[in-house]
Amino acid sequence: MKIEKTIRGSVALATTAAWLLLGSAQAQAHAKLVSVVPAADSTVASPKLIQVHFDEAVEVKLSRLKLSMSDGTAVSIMGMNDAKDPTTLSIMPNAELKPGVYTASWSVVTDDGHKVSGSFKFTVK
Ligand SMILES: [Cu+2]
Repeated sequence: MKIEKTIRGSVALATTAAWLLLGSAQAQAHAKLVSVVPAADSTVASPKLIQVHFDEAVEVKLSRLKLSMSDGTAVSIMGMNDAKDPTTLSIMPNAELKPGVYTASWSVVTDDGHKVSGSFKFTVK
């Protein structure tokens, strides 16, 4: 009996914790960056695809992902967004990237209408 009570108590506690987590997630509901390709600060061969993945859908049409060289020059790219996957922005450089440091900058409008932006660097060997 005592054990059963303890288990019930833990379940109730876990449920409360889940609600609290859910509540705080909803309070700051906009999409967060999950991962990028190529990995931030990595050294890679000229990448075919550059991507940013979010934990939830973003407004793809209002969002941007661009690429620039270390001197700030924009790299010519093609948007490759997959309409079926609104959690990911993808671009493809129009030509092979020369060795150097590149910055990928993203700016997204999340589903709740907020703007979130950031950038990451990678090196092409
Ligand atoms: Cu938000």
